[in-house]
Amino acid sequence: MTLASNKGKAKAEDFEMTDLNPVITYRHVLQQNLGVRDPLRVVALCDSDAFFAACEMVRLGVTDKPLIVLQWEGIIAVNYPARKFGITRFQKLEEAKKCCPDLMIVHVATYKEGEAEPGYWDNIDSRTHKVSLDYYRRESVKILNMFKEGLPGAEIEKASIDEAFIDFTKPVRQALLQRYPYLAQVPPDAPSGLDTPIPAPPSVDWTSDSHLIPIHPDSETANQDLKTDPPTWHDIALHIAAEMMHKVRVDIANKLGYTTSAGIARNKFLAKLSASYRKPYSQTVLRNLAIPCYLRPLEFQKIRFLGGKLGEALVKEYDVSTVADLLPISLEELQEKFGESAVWIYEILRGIDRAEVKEKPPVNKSMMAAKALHRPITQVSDGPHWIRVLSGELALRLNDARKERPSLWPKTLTIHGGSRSNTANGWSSRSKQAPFPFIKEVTIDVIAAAGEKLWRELVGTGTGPIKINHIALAFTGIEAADDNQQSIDSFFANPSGLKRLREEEHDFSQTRPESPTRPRQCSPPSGQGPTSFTCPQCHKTFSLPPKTLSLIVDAEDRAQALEALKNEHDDFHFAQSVAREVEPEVKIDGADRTRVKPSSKTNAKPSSSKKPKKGHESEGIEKFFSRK
Ligand code: DCP
Ligand code: CA
Repeated sequence: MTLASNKGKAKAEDFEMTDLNPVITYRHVLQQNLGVRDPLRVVALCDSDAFFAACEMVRLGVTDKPLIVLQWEGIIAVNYPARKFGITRFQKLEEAKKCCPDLMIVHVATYKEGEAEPGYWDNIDSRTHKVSLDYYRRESVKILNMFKEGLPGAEIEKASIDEAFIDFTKPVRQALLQRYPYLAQVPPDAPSGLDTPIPAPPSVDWTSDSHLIPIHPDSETANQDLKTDPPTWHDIALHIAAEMMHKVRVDIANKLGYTTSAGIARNKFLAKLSASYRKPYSQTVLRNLAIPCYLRPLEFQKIRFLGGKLGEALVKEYDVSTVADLLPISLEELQEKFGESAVWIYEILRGIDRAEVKEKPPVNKSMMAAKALHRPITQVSDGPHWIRVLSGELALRLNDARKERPSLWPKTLTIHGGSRSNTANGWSSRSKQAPFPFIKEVTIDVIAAAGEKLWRELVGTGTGPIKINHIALAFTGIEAADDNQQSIDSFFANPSGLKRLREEEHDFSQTRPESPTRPRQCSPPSGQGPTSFTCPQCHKTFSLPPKTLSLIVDAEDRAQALEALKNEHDDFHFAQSVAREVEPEVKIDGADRTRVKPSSKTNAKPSSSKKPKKGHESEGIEKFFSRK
């Protein structure tokens, strides 16, 4: 890629997209680790069609009936047969029923007290029940596993509950060298050795499996473009990826019953943007040469991170609405107005996105079950009801995760209680946490017993009035014991392990049990011990300030001070989770998706946007991404 290399500032006249047909040399083909700079890079975004509705259709054995999924009063998913009646996610239920009298209406499963599993109950009530997305999460894992099995060598990143990015670069390169073995050898007469351009690409037969986005605004069919703009080597790479993508999508439809739609292009941003070009059950290829025609008319505020405050600032500054309107603005000017990181804006408008496709770490370090209470808890005795409901969700999620990795163990259980207040973010919150025992059967009872103990610590046992508008129970520091090659079962077969377990079950507030695979450490001598901790959620390390340390005389004081620091930090995460819930967001496996506007946002990310440091005003582009 030649444009706007991170080092220098491009000139204003570079605003045309000039990196669409790079010269491919033997070095490019033979070098394995070019990463995001690989000129033959191919990325896809595969998204399930009407996902929650499709899950309910599979569960109910329905094939083509119009169906919607509700969460309380709101429509959250509409299948494609229902969309034909004009039903959308943004309608009221009554309007939707009028559009289609035969509409099947399914409410998402809910947790209810006394039931171990979420279910589809009559007379659900948001004051007593809690929504469960667990079934959809499980179905999502099945789809993801089919990508992993069907696409060996591809890098796969789960992007949300129903979307995954797939980096096809490696398997495509392998297939390319197999199909065109002459690319694997630099000819002896190659004038520049490895840096010699490879021969002209062969013609390519685009089957009907993929839609092609046109190169010219007036092209009647994109296939016609192939006559005027014959395929490049990158097109061949896209074509191979499209074949692989199609095969796995058909397998998913046949085996699991889910149709998906995919976008295939040179990077994540463009793959995401192309995935919804034709829906449902189709895939779209964006050739490099088609990028300008596709991007120019796009309303730039629909690009993720270019909506919101930053988009408004751009409109105010330049009175612009489309990508084409912004292209003449030089990088210098953007950087002057929006800071150094504005190179990201400059590049994304030209279809350049350096974000990597990265498989997420297999273990979710934390699991949180939370409930915003329409009717606040006002008495201490009302807490246990919600603690049991939240324990049910945590038990199910942990045990689901343990099906994949039986040795998963949450080190800590935390309870958070939040109340609306006059503070800056509108909330005040408190939390209590304790080590969670290392046990094999993590049942609702075990979690609820630990949770209730924490509840009593949180609110006291008095009869005075309390007011809790939001309650959450979280497992943090989840680890897999088998990371050290010892299975949970061998630990349980070990009598000393059992003994320790009994001791820990006795008192949840004892010091954190050691991982079963690590020898127990001796207690630190008085006057020494940890003065910092690393948050298992955000992985940042926090230290006790020197002033506090100078006042500490023994280990117990230090432990208490550290605990206070941890609680304060937990509260920060809690406030964030509350903020997310207040803005209508879907919490999905620790990844949040904001779904506020009907327009589908693309998934690019300002790669160089750094989080502002605590206590510092955010600068340049960053201030447009910080929460209020
Ligand atoms: N979802 C939700 N609340 C929202 C939006 C979505 O709970 N406000 C859930 C239901 C969707 C799922 O997330 O089925 C995936 O969201 P998508 O935006 O991908 O929408 P669909 O998969 O339903 O439809 P499409 O075929 O347009 O992708
Ligand atoms: Ca979807």
